Amino acid sequence: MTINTNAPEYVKNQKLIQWVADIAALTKPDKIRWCDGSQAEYDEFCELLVSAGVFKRLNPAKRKNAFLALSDPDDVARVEDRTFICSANKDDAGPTNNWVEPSEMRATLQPLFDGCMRGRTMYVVPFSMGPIGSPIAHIGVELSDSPYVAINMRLMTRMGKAVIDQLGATGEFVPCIHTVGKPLVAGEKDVAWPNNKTKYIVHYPETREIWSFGSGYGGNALLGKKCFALRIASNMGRDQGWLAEHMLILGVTSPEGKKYHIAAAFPSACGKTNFSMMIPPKGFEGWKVTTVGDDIAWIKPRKDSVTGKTRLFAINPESGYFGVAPGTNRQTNPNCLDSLNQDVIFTNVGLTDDGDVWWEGLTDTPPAHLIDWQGKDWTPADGAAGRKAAHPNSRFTVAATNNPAVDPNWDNPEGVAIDAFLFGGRRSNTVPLVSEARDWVEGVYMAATMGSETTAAITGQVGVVRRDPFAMIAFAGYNMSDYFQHWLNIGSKLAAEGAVLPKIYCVNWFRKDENGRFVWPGFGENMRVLSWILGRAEGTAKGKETVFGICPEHADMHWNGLDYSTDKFEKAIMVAVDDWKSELKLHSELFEHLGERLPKELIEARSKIEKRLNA
Ligand code: SAT
Ligand code: MN
Repeated sequence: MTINTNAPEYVKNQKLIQWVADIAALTKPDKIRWCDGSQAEYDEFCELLVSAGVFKRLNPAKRKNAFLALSDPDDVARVEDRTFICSANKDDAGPTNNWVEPSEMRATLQPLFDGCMRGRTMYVVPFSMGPIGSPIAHIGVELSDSPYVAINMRLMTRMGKAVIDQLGATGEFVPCIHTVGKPLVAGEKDVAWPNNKTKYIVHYPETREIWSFGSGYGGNALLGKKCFALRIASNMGRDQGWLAEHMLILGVTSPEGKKYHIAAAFPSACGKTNFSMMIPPKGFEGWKVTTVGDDIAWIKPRKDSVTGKTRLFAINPESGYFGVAPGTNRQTNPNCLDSLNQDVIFTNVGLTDDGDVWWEGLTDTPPAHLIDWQGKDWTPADGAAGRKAAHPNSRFTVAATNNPAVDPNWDNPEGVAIDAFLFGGRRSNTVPLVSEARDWVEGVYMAATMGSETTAAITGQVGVVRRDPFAMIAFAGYNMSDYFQHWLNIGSKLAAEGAVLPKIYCVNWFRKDENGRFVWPGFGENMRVLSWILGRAEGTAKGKETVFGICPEHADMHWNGLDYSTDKFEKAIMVAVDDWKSELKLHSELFEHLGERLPKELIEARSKIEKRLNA
């Protein structure tokens, strides 16, 4: 049977048309809708979602053109245990990924996808990760039966006809297939946000395909984000000599007008969005921080046209923010709050009686009554009893252009040259506020051995320390040891070419004292750490050698505007020998877990730390 895909006449790519026909033949949707990415289309889908009961339009006097979606209560976060890297060889997925042999996985998925879109519309969503036509960007096409996915993709990526035009007749794209996994049977009532007990988030790295079944949630369903931009792209980067990283990118401009760019990796829900939109504190008058990206960086080496030296240039492959709502407020992230006044999709936050949204931490005093994220009545008494108004992983989706602090180069196809890499976890002890790697290999060691206490962004237990190398434990789409090797190779290759490589830092905003209180104020005050790092780049800031890199002393930091004693600073910066002896055992456990392919440079780096500890 030949399927009429209804492709508009501007679609010239026969491979794309054929693939859409093939997937339609398998999934059997009622209709096929090619998304052009226009505002009219966005508005139409929002109305559709309102009439289906998935969306509630917020009070336009409070937030213009903004909507609230409440998901199925069991479909609220990434499902790492249902996420698979199906490489031909098990060892290429490595011990940190779930693996199933590709033909076996295809045989499992075939009957699930057969007819899965019956009664629904299949949306064809062409998207560019990165500015359209950028030498760092790549194109994907997502086929999804969820209009919620289509409009989120319009905010999160460059989506629509312009991408089809860029693709032309022969362009390459990463095929992404998504279904909520519940066909709509005639006569049966549609479920607003169907949640399927059966979930599969599947990647075939060799053929660069993504197949996602049974979840409507962000990271499981917006396939441009973690699935393409990290898991598939990390494979592309390894093969092609570039980096796909779980990093925010920010610009920081000094009062003299000198501009630097920082790329920083933190696990999900550890404040990447806050850091990327930071407002410098009192004492930093004239400094400016601007956002290039808040979650993902694609980084390629290229000769700087000014200096002639090779540098690492980064783009944000996304065009919007899918950020965590709880904890966002006027103090923690004013730029973010100002981004959320209009054209926003909120998912799983509370709905106030006057048609606005609320989440834990938005205001000190909660509203007297609201409808919680599960659609139930909620009062502050419920809050006191531990029932949350907003799910801890509730989210907002908003275009980057809404951000008052968006960097003037955020959409520049050339990218921005990175001056420093930061790696940070959520650690209540052991890891100092900031520490500079003595060289590239030590930096890779710091990033590879990063640990973090788990957050609500993934299903499972919250608050236990797990190793999260490069904040990529859930996102490296191939063997983690090979991924470390790729970082080491990039460093040695570029150094041999005389490239200017960024310095590497380990940071930790989350250390606590003996009473369980945070010792570092965080948020805007993190500017003080940035300022030390920039001072190091300029050769003006001093530091002291420790067993774990070079750390500032109290006198090396800029304290104008903050009363922060040497005692307090000592608690934030301390590298204690006993703590580090225990920590190193955990590094060894990780290395054992990672197995044979672990680069020997990292084992040598550990031996050096051990020697210093025993000296
Ligand atoms: O769940 S998402 O991947 O969309 C966001 C995150 O976990 O960082
Ligand atoms: Mn993330």
